Amino acid sequence: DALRGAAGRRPALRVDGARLLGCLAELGKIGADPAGGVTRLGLGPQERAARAFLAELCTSAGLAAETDAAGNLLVRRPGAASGAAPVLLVGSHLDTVVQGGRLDGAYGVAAAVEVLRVLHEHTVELPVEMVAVAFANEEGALVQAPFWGSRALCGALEDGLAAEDRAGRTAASYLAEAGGSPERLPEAVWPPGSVAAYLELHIEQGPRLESEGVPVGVVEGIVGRTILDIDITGQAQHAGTTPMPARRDALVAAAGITLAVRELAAGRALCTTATTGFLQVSPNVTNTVPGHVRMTAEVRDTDAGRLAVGEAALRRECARVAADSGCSVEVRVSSRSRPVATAPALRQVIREAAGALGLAQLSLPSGAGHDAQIMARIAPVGMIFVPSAGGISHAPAEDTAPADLVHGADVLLHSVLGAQAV
Ligand code: HGY
Ligand code: MN
Ligand code: MN
Ligand code: MN
Repeated sequence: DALRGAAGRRPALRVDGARLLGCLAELGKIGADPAGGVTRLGLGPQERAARAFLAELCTSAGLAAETDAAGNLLVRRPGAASGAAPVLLVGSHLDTVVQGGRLDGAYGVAAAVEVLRVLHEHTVELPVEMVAVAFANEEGALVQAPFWGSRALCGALEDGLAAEDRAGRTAASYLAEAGGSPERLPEAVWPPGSVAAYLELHIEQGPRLESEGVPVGVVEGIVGRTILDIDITGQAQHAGTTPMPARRDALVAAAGITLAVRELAAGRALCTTATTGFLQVSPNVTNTVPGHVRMTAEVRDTDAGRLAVGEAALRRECARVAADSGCSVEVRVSSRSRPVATAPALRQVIREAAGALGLAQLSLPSGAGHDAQIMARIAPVGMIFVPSAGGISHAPAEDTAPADLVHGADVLLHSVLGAQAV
C-alpha cells in the first residue's frame, strides 16, 4: 500500500539532528526567564517572537509560513495545493507555563518543521500533503483558555474571546497584539474533512520511558481535565484582636480545600490526579486574617466517568468547607477537556516507524493534555513520546537527551511517510 510504498522508497531518510537541536537551542532563548526556565506565555509577546523566529527560518528554507486569525503558525511546502485535499497536520505548541521547560511543545513544532524541510529537500512526493502547525496558547497560562489554537482550528473555541487573564484582560485584546485577529477568528476554522490525520511528537513529561530505558512511547490515550476556579470570601480582620472562634479566614478555608483536592486522587482514588496549583491571598498581610482567596483545582482522568465523579466530589468538599468555615465558596468551571484515545491505525504506523529505525517502544497513556486531544474531534490522532530526564516537566529542570530528541524526530518523519495510507 501507499504506506509501505512511501516509506519503502525512502528507508534511509533521516532528519538533520544538528539542525533540529540548533533550532531548539535558539527557541529556548526566546522567553528565557532570569529566574530559571522559559516563560513564553500563550498570546503574549514571547510566543509571538518564537513564532516569528520559526516563520523566518521556514521562509529562508523555502517553505511558506503564515499566521492564521487565531495566532497559529501554519507551514507548507511551496506550491502545495492549499485547501483542496485533506492534509496530514503535524505539530504542537510554542507557548510555555510560567518558568516551564524549553521542550514542552517547542520540540514537537521544531521537529515538524525539520521533517517538512527534509521532505522538501529530498523532493519527496506525498499523496497526502503535510502541513506543520504551531498552535497558539496550548497552556492557557496567561489567558485562561487552554488549547486555544487547536480549539480555534476545530471550531471549538466557543466563548474563548471572552476568556480573561487574572487581571481581567480579555483574550480578544491579547489576540490583536499577538498577531491574530478577533474579528476574523471564524476564518481560522478548518472545514470538515480537511484534516486527514494529526500527529504530535512531545516529550513524555513523566518518568516511564526513562525508568524503563525505552526511547519511544506510543501514546494510547490522553487524559481529560476539568479546571475549577474557586473564589473564597471570608472577612479580613485584625490578626491580634479578632478572637479565634469569630474568624472567617479565607486562607484556612483554602487550605481545607487544598487538602481535600489532594485526597480525591491520593486517598480516595476517585480520579487519577487532583491538584491545586494557583493560590492568591488577599490582602496577603502578616497581621491581617485573610479575607479573600482565589484558587484553582484541577482533576484528570482518562475515563470521562471518573473525571465527572472527581469533579462532583470536589464540589461537595467546597460546600463542606464553606459550611465549616463560614466563608462563601464560589466554584466556576474554567475549562474542560475530554479524555480521548489515539487512533489504532496511527499507533501501528508509529510502532512500524520506530521498528524500522531499530528503536524500542512501549505504549502508554498521557497524563498531560495535548492539542491532539482537541484535534481528535475532527481527525484521527497519533502521538509519539520521547523520555523526560527525571520525569520532570513544567519546570526549568525539564530535559531530554539530544540523541532521544533526534530519534523521536526520525520516528515522526517515518510516521509521516507511514501515515500516507491511513
Ligand atoms: O497541563 C497540561 O497537561 C498541558 O501541558 N497543557
Ligand atoms: Mn505543558
Ligand atoms: Mn505540551
Ligand atoms: Mn494596627
